[in-house]
Amino acid sequence: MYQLYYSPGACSLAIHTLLIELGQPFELINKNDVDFAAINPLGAVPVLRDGDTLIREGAAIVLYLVEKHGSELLPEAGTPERANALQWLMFANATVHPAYSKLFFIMRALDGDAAQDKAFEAAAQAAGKLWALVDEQLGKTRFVTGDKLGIADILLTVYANWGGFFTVDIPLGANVRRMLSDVSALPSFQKALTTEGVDYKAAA
Ligand SMILES: N[C@@H](CCC(=O)N[C@@H](CS)C(=O)NCC(=O)O)C(=O)O
Repeated sequence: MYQLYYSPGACSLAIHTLLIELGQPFELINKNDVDFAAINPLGAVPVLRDGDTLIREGAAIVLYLVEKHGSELLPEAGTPERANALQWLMFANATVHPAYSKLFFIMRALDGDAAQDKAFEAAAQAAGKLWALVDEQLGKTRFVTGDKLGIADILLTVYANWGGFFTVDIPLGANVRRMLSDVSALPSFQKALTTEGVDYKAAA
C-alpha cells in the first residue's frame, strides 16, 4: 500500500485526490506526526512511499502514479495531447506553485516588516498574470487541456485555495472560478478535503 506524507491543504492534496481517482489504497501520514526530516530533509510534502521507493516532488509523483496505473487524467504517452498536458502539468507545478511559494515566503519572512505590503503586492500581481493565462485558456475549453478533466486542473484547484492565506487579493477570472467550482465538486476532491479537514473557498 502507498504511504502519502501530507500537510492539510498543501500541494499534497492534489496527490491525495489523484490516489482516490486511481482507486489505489493508501495510508495518509501527516508530516507533523513523524520525524519528517528523515523522509525529506527539505521538509516539503508531498512524499510518496511505494515499498522501498521514496518519491519526492509532486510532478514526479504524478507521473509515477499515472504511468504505473494509467489514467485519463493524462493522455497517452508520445502524443501531442500528452505533450500539451505535460506542459500544463509543469506550468502548474513549476510556475504557478512557486508564485504562491513566494507569497508564503513574504508572509513568514517579512512578518511585521514595512516592506511586506509592497512585496505582497508585487507577488500577487505576478500570480495574477499566471491566472490570466489560465483564464484565457479556460475561455476556450472547459478544462485547461480540453473538455476532459486533466491532472493540471486538480493541481491548479489546490493552489487557488491558498489565496485565502494572504492579505492581498490574487484576482481569478470568471472562467477560472468555473473550473475551480467543477473540480472542487468532484467526489474525489471533496473526500480528500474532508479527510484533511480543509475548507474550499477559492471558487466562491
Ligand atoms: N517542488 C516541490 C515543492 C513542494 C512544496 O513546496 N511543498 C510545500 C507545501 S505546498 C511544503 O511542504 N512546504 C513546507 C516547507 O517547505 O517547509 C514539489 O512540487 O513537490
